[in-house]
Amino acid sequence: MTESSSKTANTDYDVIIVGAGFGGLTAVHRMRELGFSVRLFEAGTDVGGTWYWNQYPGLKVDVESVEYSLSFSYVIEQEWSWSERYAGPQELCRYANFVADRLDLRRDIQLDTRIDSAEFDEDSGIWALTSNSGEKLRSRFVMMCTGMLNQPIKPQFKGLDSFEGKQYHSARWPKEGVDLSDQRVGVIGTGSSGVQIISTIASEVKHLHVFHRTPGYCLPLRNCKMPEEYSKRVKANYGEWRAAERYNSFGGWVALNYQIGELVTGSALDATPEEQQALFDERWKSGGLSFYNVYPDVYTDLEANAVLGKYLQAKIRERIKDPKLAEILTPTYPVLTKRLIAETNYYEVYEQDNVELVDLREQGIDEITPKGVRVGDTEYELDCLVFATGFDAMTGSLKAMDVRGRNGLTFAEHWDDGARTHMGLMSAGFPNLFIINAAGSPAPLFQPIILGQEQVQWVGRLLTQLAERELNCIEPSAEAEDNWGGLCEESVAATLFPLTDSWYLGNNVPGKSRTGLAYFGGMASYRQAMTDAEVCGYDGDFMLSTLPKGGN
Ligand code: N01
Repeated sequence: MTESSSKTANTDYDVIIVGAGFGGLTAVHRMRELGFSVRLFEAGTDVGGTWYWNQYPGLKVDVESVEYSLSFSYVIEQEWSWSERYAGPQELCRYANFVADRLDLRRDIQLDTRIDSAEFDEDSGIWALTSNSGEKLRSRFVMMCTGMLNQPIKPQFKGLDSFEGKQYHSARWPKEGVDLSDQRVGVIGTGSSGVQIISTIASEVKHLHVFHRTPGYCLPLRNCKMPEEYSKRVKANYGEWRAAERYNSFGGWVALNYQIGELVTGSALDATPEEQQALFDERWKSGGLSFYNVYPDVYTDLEANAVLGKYLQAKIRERIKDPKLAEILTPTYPVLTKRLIAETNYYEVYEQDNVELVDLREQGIDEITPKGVRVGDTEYELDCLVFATGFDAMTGSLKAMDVRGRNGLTFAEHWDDGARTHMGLMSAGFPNLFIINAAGSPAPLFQPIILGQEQVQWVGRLLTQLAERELNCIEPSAEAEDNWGGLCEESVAATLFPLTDSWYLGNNVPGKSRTGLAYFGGMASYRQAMTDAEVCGYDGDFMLSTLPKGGN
């Protein structure tokens, strides 16, 4: 780093990173490699990010473990071996710990420390951060690696606090576990979290009521012990495979059917019924979310989408004996416009005598009572209530934090009408603050672990360039944010996603604007936008300066 960089300006660190998930761990390593002084703060007592916080029963990552892993270190890639095709949170946290130890990251990580506030000083161009223990810290740059699905939400049902039993949220499950045997349990929500919880606890609890509103496309995960041959093949081909993920695929993932780098091209409508069937059967057999890699026009064309939709609807119906239940549980919205749900024996659970589905399609939950949940005239008595009701995705973490940019502007204010960012990496009025894997980026579609690394690398190159040019302050213009917001809107309008309510569009949170929430243009065009910004030296869309004026 040069003299103009942050170290000379009375800071504790060049870069402060918030959050010890995979984005944060990558950031510590990269910033250190580039010669910056760095400190990462994590509210949890261990590294692992989303896998530290989400430890509900039955959780398995829905992306293949070999793919859901960091690619920036050859040593890490080669030395770590996954035990299962889809790892659970404990193994994912062990992996995060392995990364932290193997790369000697721990000396720059402070656990059990929540950053409560961050304030930008316009004169010095320095961020002042305060932790929950009152520790005060100053840095030139801040990287918010706080995750896209981190802020849990609970619908504000009437009487919520009157319930006399225990309440849990899927995203804050007690690490020591919960004994649910002999309990009458109610689960609200049947997204990825709810479905995995339901499938796992059904055999354990006395009685399970599933409060069910919208059926999802639930597909068998087909988890298994990691086949050794597959693991070896992946390790030998990681480079080629990662390149395909980054450069060619829409969503940043390609490892499917134990094959590497085979992306489907061409229209579903040009394929013969036999070809469609053969491809879909192969995906079905493979399991997991392999249906993300099918004909690309399933994302953009209703007719093409219906080809896959009908196939999966039939597969779901086949698994449910009771026709009434089959009708309730079979989704009808365009497939893939909400995230696919990876499960194990989910539909079969409804055959158990102790499991009852409460259909909320016509009549929602009226209130939570001291004894349970009331829907219309029926009160369901419960000992325990599980909220698997999701997250304030993409924007929730930063809106909840007291982050103040220029003129005391907070994210809650700046993002009130939508997520205003440039490329999902920075926001106007928040100089030198970088956002990883969240608002304005393609996070919902992409494999977050791939995207986060790309973004961290981009920030690293940017900070290096700033130092070389003897600059120390950068922020995007309001116009650049407008343009990016417009691109986000154009990109989503070209797809089928707006046809369905989902957290992708923010409409799982009452009143939340979807503007600029995410970019739906695909991995290749997102990477191109990042490259274009670099190639022109960040001029145009970004404002660059040296603070304080005239040097430190
Ligand atoms: O949350 P969700 P999630 N009354 O928003 C229901 C990732 N993830 O935590 O669809 C009744 O998907 C709501 O109903 P509806 C993954 O990306 C990954 O399950 O709005 N019900 C829905 O059923 C995933 O997509 C993994 O009609 C209400 C549920 O709550 C994302 O996280 C595991 C309600 C919320 O589903 C979020 O998943 C877990 C109300 N008032 C999560 N309000 C893996 O890798 C909400 N609901 C495996």
